[in-house]
Amino acid sequence: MSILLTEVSDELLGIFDGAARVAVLTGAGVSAESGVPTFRGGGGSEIWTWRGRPVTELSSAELIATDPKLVWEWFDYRRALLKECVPNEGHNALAKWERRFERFTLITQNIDGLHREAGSMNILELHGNIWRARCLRCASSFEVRECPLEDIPPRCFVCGGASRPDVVLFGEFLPEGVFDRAEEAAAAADLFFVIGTSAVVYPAASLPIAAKQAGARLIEINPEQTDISLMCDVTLLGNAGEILPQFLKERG
Ligand code: BV8
Ligand code: ZN
Repeated sequence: MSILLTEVSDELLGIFDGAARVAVLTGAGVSAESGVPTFRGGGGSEIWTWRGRPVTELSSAELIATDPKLVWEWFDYRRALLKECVPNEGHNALAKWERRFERFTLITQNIDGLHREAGSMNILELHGNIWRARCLRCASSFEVRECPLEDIPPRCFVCGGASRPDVVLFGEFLPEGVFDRAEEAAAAADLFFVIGTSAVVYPAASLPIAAKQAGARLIEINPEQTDISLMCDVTLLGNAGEILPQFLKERG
């Protein structure tokens, strides 16, 4: 049964200080305090819709096959939302955590790039990055920062071919090797954090389960309990931007 806390206890600080191999899985919630909309606006109910279509349809393999222009317009809309967003204290704390452990792996479902902007280095972007495009002809992946996009689709730097957003859509496999490395980090972890995710999208949601089965302690940070809470050793009920810095506080 998971212990519910609203702030980091001394016992938890002891566990944190004693850990050697740490892995973290983040979701949209870690970017909420930066003004990035989450998919399920909290309360677990409505899924995000745009032009009357749910995100699972807009970000789907089916739609990019039938209407790639609409998919680009959807991501250009998201890019405009993100353009003003900067990392928050949650992102910043995780960047500092990286240097505290023998081994630290940051696994994110977020495509907003805010972890990297906060200075995190060892990041596995499971679902790609909204600021990158991938060529449909030569598969080159390249950064596209202009917002709004001048050309839809943006043209490939290498061969001039048409490109698509370099993100993983529903019904598409994750990038080669990235999930394997995430699974490996989860299985090797002695401490695994699940931060700001409703843990309903697979295969990302299988990582905390794999870590637990491999013997890791599981710590969740979320203002609400989720599908994964029962499996966690501790659930810290609060916002990532307020809870994560507490792990860095001066020791007594
Ligand atoms: C695949 C990029 C093989 C695009 C994304 C097994 C069972 C059931 C279904 C499946 C299954 N296996 C595969 C599926 C299908 C599907 C899936 O999981 N569907 C779900 C909806 C059931 N998975 C796939 O399609 C995956 N591919 O399996 O390929 C295959 C191939 C062919 C045919 C079949 C299978 C690909 C999944 C990746 C899709 N791309 N993103 C884009 O961004 O548009 S997923 C996207 O949604 C995000 O990346 C993320 O993963 C997910 C959203 O979840 P969260 O990030 O957790 O956000 P959410 O809003 O839900 O929750 C936020 C949480 O934060 C809340 O709990 C809230 O309380 C909390 N919070 C709020 N504020 C704060 C906070 N926490 C802390 N601090 C705060 N301040
Ligand atoms: Zn190309």
